[in-house]
Order: sequence, then structure tokens, then C-alpha cells
Amino acid sequence: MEPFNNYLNFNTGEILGNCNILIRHLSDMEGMYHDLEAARKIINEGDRLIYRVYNIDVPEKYGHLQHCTSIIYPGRIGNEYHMTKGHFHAQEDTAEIYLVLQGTGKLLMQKKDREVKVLDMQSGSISYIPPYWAHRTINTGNTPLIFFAVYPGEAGHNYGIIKSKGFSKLIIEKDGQIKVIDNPNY
Ligand code: PAN
Ligand code: ZN
Repeated sequence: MEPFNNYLNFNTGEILGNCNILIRHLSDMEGMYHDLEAARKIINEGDRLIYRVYNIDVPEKYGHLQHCTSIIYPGRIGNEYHMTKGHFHAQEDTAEIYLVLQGTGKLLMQKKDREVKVLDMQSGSISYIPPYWAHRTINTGNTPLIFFAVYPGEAGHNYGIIKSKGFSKLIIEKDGQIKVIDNPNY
């Protein structure tokens, strides 16, 4: 394989070049926001774009490094801030690095033994997601949250556990403040 360049726009998070774009609307995240009624209403009124991922095309194999940008648009579903689906890596002993380019948010992580960790994300923060931690990103600001991620080629994604159980915490807005609360459905 030959070395290659791609070009990242630091302001928008868009990558120009050899990449595929993943687009997630609210309708792609059924049941993931705790206010099911609010989610249903928005979907029925025409749906909403929640986030995009610009993923550079690299073999999903040991030795390679996957890398991509994620752009989470600002907003809430009910009182819950816009977020990614969240996942464990299919190959659970693989880590990941997130570097924030723009915006503010939270990185919610959880192990299978239920241990939870929430890190702040802001321009310049470099978060390390160790092996075995599921991860979800939440945009708690008023502007897009844009971050660059790097992870092992073979990591893969397992969405099933989070889709069925969620995380044990929710990140919500209450009285104008960002709150981390227990997920009543967990
Ligand atoms: C990230 C995520 C990206 C979208 O690149 O895949 O932010 O989140 P979901 O995959 O949970 O929808 C990453 O963690 N890759 O491993
Ligand atoms: Zn990941």
C-alpha cells in the first residue's frame, strides 16, 4: 500500500479526499434518547441530522490506524443533548484517541462492570479511551462539536450492547445547567 495525504478543514471538520461520510439522523438512533415521545415527534415532523463522520478509507486490519472526524450538531431531544450512538469496540482490547478541534461536550465511557467515567471535551482536549471502555460523545454546547479520532485498524464496532441497555448515565440540561444523571431505564 502507498502512503497518502488527506485534507482536514479545522473549522468544519470536513475531510477532503479518500473518505466515506456516515450520516446519522435521529431516526437512525431509535430508542437511544430517553424521551421517546420527544424523539418520535421530531422524527414525524421530518427528522433531524444529529451527526456526521468523515472516515478515511483504511484497511480494517491489524497494523493499520483508522482515523476520522466526527461532527455532532448542537441541540437536544427533550432535555438530553445530541450525542453519538456509542459502542464497544468489537475487538475489545483496542483503545482510541479523540482530539477536539471545535466545540464543547462530554465523553461518556463505561466498562462492562458498570464503572463509569465522564471527561470534558473542549478545543485542544486529547482524550484517551483505554481498551474495554464503551464510549459515547455528547455535544453540550451551542456550536458543532468536532473531533478527530484515531484507533487500531482491527477494532471494529459493537453497537448492540449500548443499543439494548444504553449507558448508566444521561447528560441532560436542567435549569440551564449541564447535568450528569442516573439513567432511570438502566
Ligand atoms: C468514533 C465514532 C464516531 C460516531 O469514530 O465511531 O464518533 O460514533 P458512533 O460510532 O458511536 O455512532 C469512534 O469511536 N470510532 O471507534
Ligand atoms: Zn470507538
